Amino acid sequence: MKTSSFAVILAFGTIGLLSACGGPAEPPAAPPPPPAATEAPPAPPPPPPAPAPAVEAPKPKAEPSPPITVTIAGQKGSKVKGTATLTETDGGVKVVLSVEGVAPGGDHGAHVHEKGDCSSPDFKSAGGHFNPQSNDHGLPVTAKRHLGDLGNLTIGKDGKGSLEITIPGANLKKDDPNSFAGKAIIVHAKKDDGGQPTGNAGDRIGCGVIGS
Ligand SMILES: [Cu+2]
Repeated sequence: MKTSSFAVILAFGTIGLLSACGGPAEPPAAPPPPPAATEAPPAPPPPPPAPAPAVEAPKPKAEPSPPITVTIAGQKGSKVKGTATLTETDGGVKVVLSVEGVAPGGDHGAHVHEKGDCSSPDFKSAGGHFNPQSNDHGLPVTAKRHLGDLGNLTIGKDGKGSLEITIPGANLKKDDPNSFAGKAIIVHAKKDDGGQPTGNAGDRIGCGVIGS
């Protein structure tokens, strides 16, 4: 009897314990059903091959402005006349100036002046030297000078002379601050000695508008 009593006590004790704990734990939830077998979507196409490293395309070079031919005329009653051809180059504007009908011998200053106006009898209507950088006047041996400083023409015994010079920094573009287009070429009565402010070159014996 002793053993049976112990079993009864044990049984009741277990029941009491289970009641106190709220009953046995719920069984774990069933695992979710496996997804329905569906056909796998087609693999995306492989990405295109990476482009080759970009090679910088050379910048298209601005088209040079067309050359300008200038007719130089002398003052009323003078035999002075001439031609200038201005060409835009990589190094600036190349000016080829030829005159004739000038008193034989001697040098004559030539400049680009700031106004394309040869209408006054003394050509003063062409204004002063074209000098957009506000430099001092100078001969071509001086790099820093008026942009319009072309140097001197030497006139031969036949009354003809010419000069050829390329002016760095100048161009023939429309409305550019360093453009010779719309200005004037002046040939002077005397040599440009490089003195200030404009070379002491005297009267204006020839004038031509650049670009008209
Ligand atoms: Cu001048």
